[in-house]
Amino acid sequence: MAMNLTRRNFLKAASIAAASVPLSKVAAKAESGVVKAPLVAQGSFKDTQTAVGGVCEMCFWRCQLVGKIRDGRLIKLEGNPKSIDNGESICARGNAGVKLLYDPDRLKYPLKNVGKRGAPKWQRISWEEALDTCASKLKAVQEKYGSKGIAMFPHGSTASYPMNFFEHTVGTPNVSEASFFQCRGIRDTAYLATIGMPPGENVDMPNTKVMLLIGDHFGENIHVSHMKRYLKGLENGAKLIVVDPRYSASAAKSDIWIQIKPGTDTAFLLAIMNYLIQNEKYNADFVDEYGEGFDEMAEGIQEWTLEKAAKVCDIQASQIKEVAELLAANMPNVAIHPGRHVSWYGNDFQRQRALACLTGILGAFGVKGGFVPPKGPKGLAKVKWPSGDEEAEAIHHEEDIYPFSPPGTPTDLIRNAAIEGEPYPIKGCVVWGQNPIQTIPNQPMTIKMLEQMDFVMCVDVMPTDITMYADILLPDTSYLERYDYIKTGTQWNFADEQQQYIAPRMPLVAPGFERKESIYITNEIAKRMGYGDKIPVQTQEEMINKRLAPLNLSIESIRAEDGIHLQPGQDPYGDLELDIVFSSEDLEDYDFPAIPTYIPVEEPPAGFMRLLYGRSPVHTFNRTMNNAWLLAECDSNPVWVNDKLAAKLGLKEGDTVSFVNQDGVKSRTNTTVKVTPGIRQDCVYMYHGFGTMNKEMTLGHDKGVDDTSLITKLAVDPETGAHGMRNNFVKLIKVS
Ligand SMILES: Nc1nc2c(c(=O)[nH]1)N[C@H]1C(S)=C(S)[C@@H](COP(=O)(O)OP(=O)(O)OC[C@H]3O[C@@H](n4cnc5c(=O)[nH]c(N)nc54)[C@H](O)[C@@H]3O)O[C@H]1N2
Ligand SMILES: Nc1nc2c(c(=O)[nH]1)N[C@H]1C(S)=C(S)[C@@H](COP(=O)(O)OP(=O)(O)OC[C@H]3O[C@@H](n4cnc5c(=O)[nH]c(N)nc54)[C@H](O)[C@@H]3O)O[C@H]1N2
Ligand code: SF4
Ligand SMILES: [Mo]
Repeated sequence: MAMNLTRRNFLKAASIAAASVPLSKVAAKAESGVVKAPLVAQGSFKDTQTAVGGVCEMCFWRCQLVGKIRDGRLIKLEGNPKSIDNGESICARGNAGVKLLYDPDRLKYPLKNVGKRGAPKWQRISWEEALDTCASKLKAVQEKYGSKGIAMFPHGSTASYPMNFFEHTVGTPNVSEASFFQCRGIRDTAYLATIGMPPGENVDMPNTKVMLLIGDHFGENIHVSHMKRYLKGLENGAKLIVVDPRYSASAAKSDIWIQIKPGTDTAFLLAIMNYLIQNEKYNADFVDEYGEGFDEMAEGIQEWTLEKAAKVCDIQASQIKEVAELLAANMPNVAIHPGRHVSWYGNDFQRQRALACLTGILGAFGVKGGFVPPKGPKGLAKVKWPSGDEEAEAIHHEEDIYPFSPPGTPTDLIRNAAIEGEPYPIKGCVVWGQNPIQTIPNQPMTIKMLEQMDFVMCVDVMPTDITMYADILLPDTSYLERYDYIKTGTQWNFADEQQQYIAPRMPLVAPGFERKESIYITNEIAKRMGYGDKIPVQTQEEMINKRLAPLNLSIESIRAEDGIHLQPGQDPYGDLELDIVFSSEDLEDYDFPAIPTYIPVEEPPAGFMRLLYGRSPVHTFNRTMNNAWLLAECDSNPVWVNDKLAAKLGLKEGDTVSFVNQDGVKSRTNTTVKVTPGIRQDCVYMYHGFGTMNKEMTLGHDKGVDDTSLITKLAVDPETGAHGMRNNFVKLIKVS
């Protein structure tokens, strides 16, 4: 069915799609026929017990865990052998969760800042005082400025309950999730506008013949079951095409590596599509049946000859042809990966549309090896905060901009409003599991925003950059100490005999010190703000049991199943009902290009290189920056510099450098140089998430360079309001 993209419908669809678990009113009955793998009852140590039901959150993939417990202490984490997702595998970060749990620098008690924001002096206070202060300060902001005077920056599973409270019951639209506006929001909305659903990472890599990765750097970006799918595909002989200006871990495994000029991928994709169409090497039957506006697109992209794109992308025309031919020869069993972190250049909605359209002309939807949405368990109940009295439009909707935005408000609009007081003041700030200082581009503006607030509260597990700006800092339980999220999904390998799983997170150990779970914290603040009668649940356990009830499941029943409930699944292939909107009237109505369109990005000024960044395989941004085991693996983020460029700049491998960007902003710390032919001369590259400025992170403090500090310029995506961060340019300054 076609999606009617009026703004309200779009938002509705977007927020439904944004929920991370499939929700349906139809309760799928838990059936017998469940496969039950026996758990390893004992570890190799005497007196070691195995606790089941762990769900990792060292990153947001949420692998299923068991914990080895001795004398009440967690000594080791392993993949839950019953898992049909990650299985017994976990990554380095997953393993190192033990060191987060017992990190001596972790937040232990509620703290009050008796110093300054940014230069805090902490005083330990009681929960009573902390909660009273948070509630009275937020209430005061609400009374003076209205609910929209409160902004919230959430991320992670403990943030969803308070986010729902602030958005829905308190009624502020000023909520900004990093995972949308700085990460994957554009992907989800571009696919929603093209195929009516967000794509997840749902390509059938194990069974594909060709994988096309645009910038995805698997092996550095690590999500265990996703990696398993990717590696299985390679093992099964799939051809790998990697498009990346850098010789990434994926490029190193590729059959074809396209060392593209940064920011030009859409031109590359348009030329592939044009070539396939001109040479009648596309899936015409599929396009006829499911396509909308194909002829308009075909006509509109005719200018994109191989030669023209080759020039724009600074690659060989023959390479584009080779890629197009390989895709055509193997269609429809090709995996065009939708990517994940896609907020790059402010022209990203167009690139994501092009990826969806390319998948369409190859007929690669719902088929083996193509784009295959998993059919996960349905029927979990929703538990939500009820609506409050206030309901304000988000700033961008009032101003009629960014009609294709993901749910929430673009961060820069919240920040600008707070700083300017226009269209209205924003004076209360709740940060819950996000580190806006390192996550959102333009730190000086973020700091300005924080400084003008009447009140800032943070709920975190560690002292990080953002917690330095809190007035009240509250210690959350870690993912190893709490019930919360229900992870659901299907077998990792898209096997014919599909199964589904339901794995609620259960604590592996009891919470230490005075750490409290987010439902307690939220409810206590809610009561004190006068919303006591609206509280939907009292504890995380109650929440999970309520959600599981329609399926006749409970925490106890699933614990008895070794922490994971399995049930028969559905054939993943076929019966995919979608229309592929090649040319979109809805987009045209808003004066955006109806067909995927290449929009050039700013070139580096003379003497500057474009700053690119990505993932360290053993860190998750700043959130692992104080982890002793992970720092032992990697404690800095050397900057990749092309070998010829290095020679011109007089730089050698291992030299120490600092940075200055196009706006004259200097890096606070230094890093070393990695000289390599594996990166273009017009850009440099480093891992994101290093160089934290909080000295309370006694191990991670000042290790490496904070890439975000150099990202002062935003390239805002006009359709979605998301932040492109790769339009910043640096010079290297040799220190030694
Ligand atoms: N320059 C630059 N910016 C980026 C990116 C980039 O590559 N480069 N990547 C973007 C992407 S893809 C993403 S997803 C975002 C991620 O952005 P964030 O979500 O802000 O990233 P983290 O560094 O993980 O910060 C999360 C915060 O949550 C805290 N935390 C960890 N566990 C818990 C918990 O159990 N409870 C609570 N309350 N807090 C917890 C951590 O200590 C940390 O302070 O950043 C985006 N921003
Ligand atoms: N180990 C580990 N794994 C993680 C995370 C983590 O922190 N640590 N974070 C998780 C999260 S939240 C996310 S969103 C994902 C992000 O992982 P991905 O979605 O794979 O992230 P990208 O930003 O696409 O990847 C960065 C790559 O893009 C390349 N690149 C830069 N500019 C361009 C360009 O113009 N064109 C092309 N084609 N390539 C370009 C860079 O050289 C680099 O190799 O990773 C997830 N996995
Ligand atoms: S990929 Fe690694 S860090 Fe992420 S959830 Fe899985 S084990 Fe944890
Ligand atoms: Mo992300």
